[in-house]
Amino acid sequence: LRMEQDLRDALQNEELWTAYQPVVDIESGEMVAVEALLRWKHPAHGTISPAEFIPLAEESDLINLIGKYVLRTTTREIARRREQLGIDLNLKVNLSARQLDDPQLVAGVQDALKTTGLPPHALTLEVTESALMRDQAAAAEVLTSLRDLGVTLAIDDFGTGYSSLAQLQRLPLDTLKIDRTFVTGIAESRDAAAIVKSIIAMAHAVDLIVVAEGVEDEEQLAVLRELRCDQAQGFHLGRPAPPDELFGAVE
Ligand code: G
Ligand code: G
Ligand code: MN
Ligand code: NA
Repeated sequence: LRMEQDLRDALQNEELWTAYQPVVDIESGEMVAVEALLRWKHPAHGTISPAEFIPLAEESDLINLIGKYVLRTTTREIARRREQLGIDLNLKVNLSARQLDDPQLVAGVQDALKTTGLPPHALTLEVTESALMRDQAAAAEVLTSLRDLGVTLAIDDFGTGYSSLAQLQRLPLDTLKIDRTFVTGIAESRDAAAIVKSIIAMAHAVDLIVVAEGVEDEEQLAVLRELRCDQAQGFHLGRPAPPDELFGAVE
């Protein structure tokens, strides 16, 4: 409970900040998107990973406050960077399962876009496979409302859940992100590469853009290129970093 109160205070005290990790087009090598990854700089405990505090926030309504804060601040940052750099950079923001149940989610997204001037097509919302499979009818409805705003939708951590192609096809998704556990072995193991190959083929068959996560070396990237994967993300291509480090300082 102490940590929950600390987290509520952190929102007020601006202890939360966002790192951005590049997403690269495999063919051109260009950075086409960034994923926003939240960080907590705790005054006493140092940097705390979202893997620790997001699950805690998800136990209560706090996740909706944090989610709203992330949407508001990252759309502002990336709208500004798009102007600074003059490129059509896409912003990827993670949504928790619980945010899909928030009746104010769609209005919150719409408001962030309107306030910051970020074009809707420049925002992708990432939802995990498991979040989508909890209540498929409800998920389909909220995703459709989000899609109607003009934003794009990604299924995150794909392969860790148990969704079928038939279930995915009923959802208005644009992008599929292959979980990094599947990418790890692709340069050494033919079986691992075969699994990734089949995920890519399946996703392309239903017109999804495919992003491989957790790319840690050039050999993995070469395999993904051969398998016609569209985009890649991982420590080999860039670690999550503060915006000034990634984009340069804004004058
Ligand atoms: O960046 P890192 O590996 O520490 O992130 C750990 C987990 O936290 C990942 O699963 C990531 O999706 C999640 N995460 C990071 N930022 C956010 C956020 O703003 N909202 C939500 N819901 N999850 C996030
Ligand atoms: O669950 P999600 O895919 O949103 O989480 C992204 C998480 O993966 C972040 O915590 C980020 O720090 C982490 N990550 C990004 N690239 C790599 C990588 O190449 N290797 C590993 N091990 N983790 C990564
Ligand atoms: Mn993600
Ligand atoms: Na993921």
